[in-house]
Amino acid sequence: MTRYRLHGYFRSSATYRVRIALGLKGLSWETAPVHLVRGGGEQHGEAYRRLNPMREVPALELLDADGQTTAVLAQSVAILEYLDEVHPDPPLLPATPLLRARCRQLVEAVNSSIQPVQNLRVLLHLERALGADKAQVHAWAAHFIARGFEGLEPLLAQTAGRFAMGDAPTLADVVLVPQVFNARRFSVDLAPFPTIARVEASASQLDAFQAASPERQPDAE
Ligand SMILES: N[C@@H](CCC(=O)N[C@@H](CS)C(=O)NCC(=O)O)C(=O)O
Repeated sequence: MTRYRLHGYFRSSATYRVRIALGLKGLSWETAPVHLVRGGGEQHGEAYRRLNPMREVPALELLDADGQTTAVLAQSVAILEYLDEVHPDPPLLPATPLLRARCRQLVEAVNSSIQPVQNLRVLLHLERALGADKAQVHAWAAHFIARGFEGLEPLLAQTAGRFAMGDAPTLADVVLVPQVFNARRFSVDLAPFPTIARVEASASQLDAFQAASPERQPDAE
């Protein structure tokens, strides 16, 4: 049986996604904290760069029964899809090609269009290289999250039931809930996005989502 060691940071939304999926699959894992801020960021250290040369979390280490590393995976969506293939019960993608494509469309709206422009290194670059102050950096992140949610809201309204894709949780919920966490961090008003807020509220009632929340992690500050 493969064991999992998740290298991540409590507040990282990409790490949060993987914690939710592991929980939905009923899997246990070991946490290996990577502090993204302390000492300039442990993601830049040599040891972590050997795991993920992209210098970002999460990285999921696969270990055999003797504790030997058999593989290291990065990119949270690749990790989510891997977990869904290896542990198919419960499935986190819908049953038909069209619905799976719609689900991945929602996932990529967050993963490719919204999250990257409010990532830590982008915000630090605005501050350090371009001279933005903290309020301007905060406003930048809030602007791009709200801009993304304006598109996500009508897309989600087409597919949502209790969850993002009907009445069972999928990868779309796994990715949406951490992005809403980020929206709150950057003071985005959720009132114009009632479907996003409703889906987030129902997913957040599930144990796997609650257990994965940043404040419940061993490295939470
Ligand atoms: N596309 C990547 C994004 C990973 C990512 O952006 N991680 C952030 C935390 S959520 C990070 O490690 N940032 C470190 C930095 O910007 O220096 C994934 O889904 O895994």
